[in-house]
Amino acid sequence: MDADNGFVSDFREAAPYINYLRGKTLVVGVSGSLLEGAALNNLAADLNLLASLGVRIVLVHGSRSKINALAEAAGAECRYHNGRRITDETALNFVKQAAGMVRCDIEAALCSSIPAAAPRSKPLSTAAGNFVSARPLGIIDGIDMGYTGVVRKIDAEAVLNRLDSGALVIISPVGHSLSGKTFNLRMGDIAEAAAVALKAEKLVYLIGQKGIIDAEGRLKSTLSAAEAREMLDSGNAHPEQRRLLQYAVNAVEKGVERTHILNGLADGSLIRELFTRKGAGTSLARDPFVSIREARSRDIPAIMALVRPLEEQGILRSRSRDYLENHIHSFSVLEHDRNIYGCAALKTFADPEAAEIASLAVSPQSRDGGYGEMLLEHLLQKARNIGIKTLFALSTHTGDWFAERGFQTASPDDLPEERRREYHENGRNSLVFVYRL
Ligand code: 1C4
Repeated sequence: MDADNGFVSDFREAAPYINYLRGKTLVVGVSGSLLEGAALNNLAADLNLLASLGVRIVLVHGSRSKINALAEAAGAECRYHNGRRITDETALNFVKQAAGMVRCDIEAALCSSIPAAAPRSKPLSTAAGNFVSARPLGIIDGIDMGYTGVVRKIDAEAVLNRLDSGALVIISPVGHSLSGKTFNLRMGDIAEAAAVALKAEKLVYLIGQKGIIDAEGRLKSTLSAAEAREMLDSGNAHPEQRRLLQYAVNAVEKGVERTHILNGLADGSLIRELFTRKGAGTSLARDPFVSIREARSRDIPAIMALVRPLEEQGILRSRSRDYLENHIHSFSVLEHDRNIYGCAALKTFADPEAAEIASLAVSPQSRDGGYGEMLLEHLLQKARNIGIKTLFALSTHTGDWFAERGFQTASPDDLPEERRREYHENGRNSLVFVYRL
């Protein structure tokens, strides 16, 4: 594939995601340590790009590293309990200063990284304000946590108003109480609460690691809420990521469509995660990512796009659109991100104990990822459920694939009578395989 074709196929792959995200709300939580230098400028460029595509963005920033730098410069000691800063009056001053400084840096970076041919001549407008109310964390294990707080409420209406006016909303990790005090909050906590309150489509955490890694350091590129809970319960989550994983699961269980956890230091990771099927880090959804379901009439164009090229190559038998319409109930489709990447049919015969696997196809760019195996498993289960004892597969090119999955070679004479007749008429001379259930 030459470079140009690579661009064309990448652009085509991105198009459904661009359409899907237009007008949707994205909450992006960014660790404070990523908000300087090249990482900040790259992020600002990507946020400008997303905004120009119609994505509504709420940016929640951290400021821990800036608070530490300010404390260090002043020779003040940082005190922690259970991983949380103990915020006394002195620390609170650093918290307020750091929040303002980081917000200023973000606003400046957003001004300087407007896409060259942006339709607007002025920078994307930003909005900040008292969107987060807080309450004190209190006294933990006998230790007064001072002005360290927890999120009480997000003023969703105020944030939505700013988004409706076209602004990118910036939320700093502080909140105010009804008694007029300011509290030091966690970025992750606010981002989760904001995504839930705003009914955001997506919550993205940009961190310093490549995504969610398990105890052995392996990246988990997709996780369902159940799998993430299992990681937390079994102690298989990386100790430093437990809290983050907890935020991510909470958000999807409370209605956010998906949480993504990405490396904010890798240039373009946000764009890759949002606009490619492969993604760039960890994507977490309430339900499993890939599902296989019964096909419906409206899936016919997608099924035809999968099978037509294979029919032209003689790998699959040709079936007309009328045939598909009349037999759609026998087809199953494999879906990921609302797109169809595979299909297969279970063809039944007059003999109630025999069936055939037909029209099995996985889209070329998705092969070798186990989708074919999943479709096969699905059909085996479907066959078992309706009392099939003998399952056939006929193939001109894929015999080994079935043989490696427990199918035995068989003779055309073993086929049910109507299929045997058809076999001899169509002259394809396909190999016959059988699986006894
Ligand atoms: N032979 C042997 N191994 C193969 C293979 C092949 N043709 N194609 C892939 N593999 C291996 C891969 O190398 C990989 O091996 P590895 O790396 O794990 O060691 C493994 O299989 C991948 O397995 P997977 O579960 O990830 O499988 P997918 O790639 O997701 O899907 C398909 C496997 C075969 C479905 C996919 O490659 C594909 O769509 N191929 C083109 C279409 C095709 O060959 N479909 C099978 C049709 S047989 C026809 C009909 O129209 O009804 C014809 C009937 C007739 O009369 O002739 C069928 C059933 O539909 N019949």
